[in-house]
Amino acid sequence: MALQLYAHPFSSYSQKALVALYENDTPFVLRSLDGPDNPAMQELAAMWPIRRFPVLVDGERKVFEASCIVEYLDLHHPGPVRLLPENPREALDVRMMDRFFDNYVSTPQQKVVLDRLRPEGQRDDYGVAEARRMLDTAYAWLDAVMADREWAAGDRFSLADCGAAPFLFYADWTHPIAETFANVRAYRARLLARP
Ligand SMILES: N[C@@H](CCC(=O)N[C@@H](CS)C(=O)NCC(=O)O)C(=O)O
Repeated sequence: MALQLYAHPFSSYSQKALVALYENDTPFVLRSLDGPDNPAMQELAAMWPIRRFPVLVDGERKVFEASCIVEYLDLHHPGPVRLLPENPREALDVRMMDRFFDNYVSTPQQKVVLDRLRPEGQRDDYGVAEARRMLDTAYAWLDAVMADREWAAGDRFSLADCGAAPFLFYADWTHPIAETFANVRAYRARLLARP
């Protein structure tokens, strides 16, 4: 039975899993969550009451959380591009960068966007200002890290880049990456140029 990915086309975490699938030309069926009253959304909620996406279905197996989906693909459906190094010490460096992009780029980026979707009067200006400060701090740290790296964890494309691509793609729209962060801007450009 083909792999199925429950995902939304605009969702950055869905795109993180999609990058991993596309990197290895892994065959899968996209269960798009786009559109109102979509039955795929009811199926997702039945599988995963948390209702966050993406979710990967492989036969009886359901895999939640984009990082775990990428790791699952690397273990059970590997292709020529290995997204986690086999050396556990190198794999830890990849996971560390993956956590950085989830927690300190994507989380504050989503905070700013989701705040705009709240009703007037229920917005959280203080939290949004904090999120913007976090993005500035994250950009500055990443700029120093990327000074001598092609990809997030070194010279090989990995799990960490799967998330970095959609997160930096959106983050620059939400909270522009200053020109002074030339290494982050160049890294974002490399990610967007990768087929
Ligand atoms: N920790 C989850 C986060 C997934 C997530 O936040 N997905 C967003 C879309 S990018 C979502 O499901 N949003 C729907 C909602 O918040 O109701 C992961 O790594 O997969």
